[in-house]
Amino acid sequence: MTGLWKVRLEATAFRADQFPLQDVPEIAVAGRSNVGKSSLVNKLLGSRLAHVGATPGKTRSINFFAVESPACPFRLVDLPGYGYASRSKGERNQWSALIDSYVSNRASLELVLHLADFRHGLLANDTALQDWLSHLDLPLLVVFTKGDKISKGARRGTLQKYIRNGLKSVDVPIITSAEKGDGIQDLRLFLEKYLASGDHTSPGGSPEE
Ligand SMILES: Nc1nc2c(ncn2[C@@H]2O[C@H](COP(=O)(O)OP(=O)(O)OP(=O)(O)O)[C@@H](O)[C@H]2O)c(=O)[nH]1
Ligand SMILES: [Mg+2]
Repeated sequence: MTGLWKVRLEATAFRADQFPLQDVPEIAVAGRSNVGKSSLVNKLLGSRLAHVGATPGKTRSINFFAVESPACPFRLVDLPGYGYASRSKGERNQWSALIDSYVSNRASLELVLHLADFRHGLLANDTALQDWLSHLDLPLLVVFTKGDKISKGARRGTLQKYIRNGLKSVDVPIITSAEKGDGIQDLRLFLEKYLASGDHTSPGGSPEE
C-alpha cells in the first residue's frame, strides 16, 4: 500500500508563462484525445479535480496537480490530447505549441506517462510522440487505459502483441481501468518507487545502459 497522497490543483496554464516554478519533479500524462488522461489522473489522485468529457478535446490547458506523497512532493501534469481532428487547424496548432513549450523546456519533467487505449494499442501519432520524446531524452512509461473493455483472459495476449509490435517504455506497460480501478495501485507504487530512486538521468528503457 502507498500512503495517502494529498493533492490540490496548483495551476492551469494556457501559456508558458503560467507554468509553476520548476521546484519539484513532474510526471506528465500524455496521449491522444479521449484516451482517458484526465480520468486516470483523477483515479490516481483519488479526486475529481480533472475535468473528464465524453467528447474528445475536453482538456485544453495544462493542469498541474501538486501531490504530497510519502516518496516526495511532486506534480502530476494533465496535458491536452493530440490527434483530435475536428478542431480548427489554428486551435490544433496552438495546443501542440503549448504542449511543445512544456515538454521541450522542462528540466523538472522526469517521466511521461504515455497513455494508449488498450483496445487499439499504439497508433501512428502515438509512435510519433514516442519518437519525439526519445529524441528529447525524456523517459516514458506506456500505460494502457480502458482495460475494462478487454476481457481479463485476453489481456495478457493483447499486451504481448503490443509489445511485439514495438513500443518504448521504461518498464512493462501497465494496464489500467479508471472505471474499475484495475492497475491503479500498481501505477501508484511504480511512481513512488520511480520518484524515490531519484536518479533518472539515463532515460530509454534499454536494460544494457
Ligand atoms: N470504460 C472506460 N471508459 C473510460 C476509462 N477512462 C476514461 N473513460 C472514458 O473516456 C472518455 C474520455 O475520458 P477523459 O479522461 O476526459 O479523456 P482525456 O484523455 O483526458 O481527453 P482529452 O482531455 O479530450 O484529451 C470519458 O467518457 C471517460 O468516461 C476507463 O478506464 N474505462
Ligand atoms: Mg483530459
